[in-house]
Amino acid sequence: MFQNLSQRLTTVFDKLRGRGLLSEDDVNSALREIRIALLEADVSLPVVKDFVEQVRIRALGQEVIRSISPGQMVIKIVHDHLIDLLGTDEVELNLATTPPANILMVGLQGSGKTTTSGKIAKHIRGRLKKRVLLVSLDIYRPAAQHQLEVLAKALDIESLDIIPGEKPLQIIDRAKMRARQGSFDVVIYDTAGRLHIDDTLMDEIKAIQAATNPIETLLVADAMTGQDAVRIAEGFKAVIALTGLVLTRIDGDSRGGAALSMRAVTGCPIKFLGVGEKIDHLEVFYPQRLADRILDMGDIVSLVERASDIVVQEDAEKLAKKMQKGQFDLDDMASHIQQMLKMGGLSTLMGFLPGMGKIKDQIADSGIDDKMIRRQLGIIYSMTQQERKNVQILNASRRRRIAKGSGVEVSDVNRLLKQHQQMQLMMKKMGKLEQKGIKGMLPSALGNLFGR
Ligand SMILES: Nc1nc2c(ncn2[C@@H]2O[C@H](COP(=O)(O)OP(=O)(O)O)[C@@H](O)[C@H]2O)c(=O)[nH]1
Ligand SMILES: [Mg+2]
Repeated sequence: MFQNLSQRLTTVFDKLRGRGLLSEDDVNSALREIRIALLEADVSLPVVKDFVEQVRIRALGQEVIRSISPGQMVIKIVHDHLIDLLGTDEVELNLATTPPANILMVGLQGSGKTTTSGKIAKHIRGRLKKRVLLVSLDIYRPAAQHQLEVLAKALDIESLDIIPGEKPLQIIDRAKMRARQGSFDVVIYDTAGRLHIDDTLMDEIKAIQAATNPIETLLVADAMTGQDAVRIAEGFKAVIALTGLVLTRIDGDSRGGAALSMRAVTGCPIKFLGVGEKIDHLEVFYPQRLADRILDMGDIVSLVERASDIVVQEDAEKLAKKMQKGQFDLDDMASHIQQMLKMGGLSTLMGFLPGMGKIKDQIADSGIDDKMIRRQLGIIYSMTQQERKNVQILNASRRRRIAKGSGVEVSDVNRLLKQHQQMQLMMKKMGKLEQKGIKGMLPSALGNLFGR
């Protein structure tokens, strides 16, 4: 479904790929093409505008990493923003409540509610190992309740008996009783299709939501309807609380705009994708995977990630130099600690200091671990900017406040300050000695710094 968009973007990026330096014009013309590609994919205009602007800001403000080309950097930025747009983390179905967890399916007629109810029931039973009861509240189309019953039978999942003439609220009462008796973990309520502008039916769904008190209210929307799907989601959201979205017919030849705009416009996470008519055609929504599918640039993305790691290393080297000059405050100490954590801990940083290699083992033996280092970071972050720049002002009451703020004892704060002081002193001394050509003191001295 994202083929066209994918192709368009690939073409834009192919032009950037091999290039050396990129001018602002290069970036702008690439962004113009990305904009057109997104609009042609039927992504909503405000979303496109915002997307392009964000990428522009980052692309132009980006420090270019030596080992990669600016073009590659832009590709990585677009990829990252695509994930942002789709939602940065996958949002699992929430079933964390006293059983039964009720799931309410809402949406337009024909959007795929009944089919998706069956698919989700199967997903919950298979993957999450829970017992599911299927209930149809669609009393308006004669065949609707039977459609769900047939589906349930085929899946060997229980559905609530059909009693002709019952109203939704009566059915709900019965469903609750059955769920209790049968100790069901999850009840999925399928509902009749409705338009968000149909007041009578929207009042009904409000009453249904109140009566079922669902932990998940999922709007099922047809991705093929493009921007209409997004407008419908907004319309529903204005009337009832939605917890998530299911986009169906992702397998169709729509242009993908709905999938791309949905999250940004509604603020609601996409939880599942319907990718076909068969009962197994349901995918848990992973933003990263979809971004990868759209932007088939995995090689570049990982290349840039590796190169960024190298930058982290270069920063660490700079910091090590600063340390040797003895000119570093608590902010420097904090970024120093962060660098270490980013790079895989204390021992990696030691590797950048001359002669440090030897005492790596000593450090490992002394029981200094990254957890302890993180605690030190916590202490520093509980200080004000002023305090970090100027440790002298840290009197007893300030130290108490900082200890409280970072959940440690005052003695821990004192120890950190002492370490910092020692570090500063020793660094200064070491710098001088190194200038005179005396080496080898720094490592052994540093070894004690993070000690308890
Ligand atoms: N291709 C495709 N068809 C789907 C998908 N989900 C549902 N359908 C089909 O859409 C039609 C309407 O689905 P249904 O569940 O009855 O919609 P409801 O009116 O919202 O309950 C059926 O023919 C389904 O097989 C999907 O993800 N892909
Ligand atoms: Mg239905």
